[in-house]
Amino acid sequence: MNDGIRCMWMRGGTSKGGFFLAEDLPQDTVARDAFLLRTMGSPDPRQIDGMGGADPLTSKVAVVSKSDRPGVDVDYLFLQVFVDQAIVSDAQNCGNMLAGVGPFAIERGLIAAPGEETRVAIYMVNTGQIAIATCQTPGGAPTYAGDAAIDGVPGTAAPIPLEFRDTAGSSCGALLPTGNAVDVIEGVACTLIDNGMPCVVFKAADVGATGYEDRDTLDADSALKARIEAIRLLAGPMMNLGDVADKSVPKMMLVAPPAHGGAVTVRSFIPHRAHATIGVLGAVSVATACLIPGSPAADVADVPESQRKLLSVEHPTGEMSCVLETDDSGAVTSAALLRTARKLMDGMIFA
Ligand code: NQM
Repeated sequence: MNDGIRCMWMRGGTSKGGFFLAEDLPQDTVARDAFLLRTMGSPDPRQIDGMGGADPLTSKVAVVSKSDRPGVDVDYLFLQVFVDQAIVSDAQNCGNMLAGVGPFAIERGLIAAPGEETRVAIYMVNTGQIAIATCQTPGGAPTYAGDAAIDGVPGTAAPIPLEFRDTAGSSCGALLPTGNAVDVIEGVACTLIDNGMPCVVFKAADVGATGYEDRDTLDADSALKARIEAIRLLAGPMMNLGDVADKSVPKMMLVAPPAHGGAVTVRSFIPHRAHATIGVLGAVSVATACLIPGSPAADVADVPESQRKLLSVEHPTGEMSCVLETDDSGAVTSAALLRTARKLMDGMIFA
């Protein structure tokens, strides 16, 4: 790859990574993954020989192409490049990197942006579902400047509302892949749930945590991490995910009562490092768990009565507001969240 490959580096939500046109990458998956490992500098805990930020949240890739699906503008494949293992995984989606997909597609000319705002329909290849991103495009080009603030990112930027429909069972085949609101694993009551992201949701108190720890405290607690990993390895096959030893799903969600007037407090492991905030689809899945009667999340959560529910999910550095629409049976039919994105660099990657 001495000639380099065209790439835009972007922050999407509280994540950061490389955005590529599918046509620019090697078409052979083995060659593509080798290139992406070299791009990030993996495997190496410091990723010193690459662009990765030595953190799963900054070692991410979006592969984008024009879609030929009816009513869809672009296809988005998310790839997680592991930091300290030579693994590139498509086993999960990423709702944070998703925030950069609309602006990137417009920048690369995949879609036109004739109005002040451009609605981009994005097919999420990892899970076979569609998200709608609304991008600010004054004068026909994306703008990244604006007044929207999201916790975990300093300053403000242009708002990019994201809307998800039909995310239930995205990777596990059903919202509750075991059919149960509660499964007891290693003595801990868990909800195994997938509303866009496979998650295991349990009370922080049941694994000896409070749920209010900061990221560094959680990351330093190797006994807690070993206990959580033991639960995860058993939960994976129960969620139709097979052996998850080398996969970044399911995510592990420790819940506790809200501390700042929100709906619920969450500390998440993704799956081996604690998250600095919370994943987008991870938050949607936890918020959905809060609505399931008898679940550990429902037990600690404070949920509004209305059919359209605003749930503020508290995380280590603030909160993420999820708007859930429910039907008459109380089932979640759509979820919406606010994200922002920023173009950081456009150029060639040599790997
Ligand atoms: O859940 C991290 C992130 C994510 C994923 C992770 C995400 C989502 O915060 O949709 O955004 O859970 O690995 O970028």
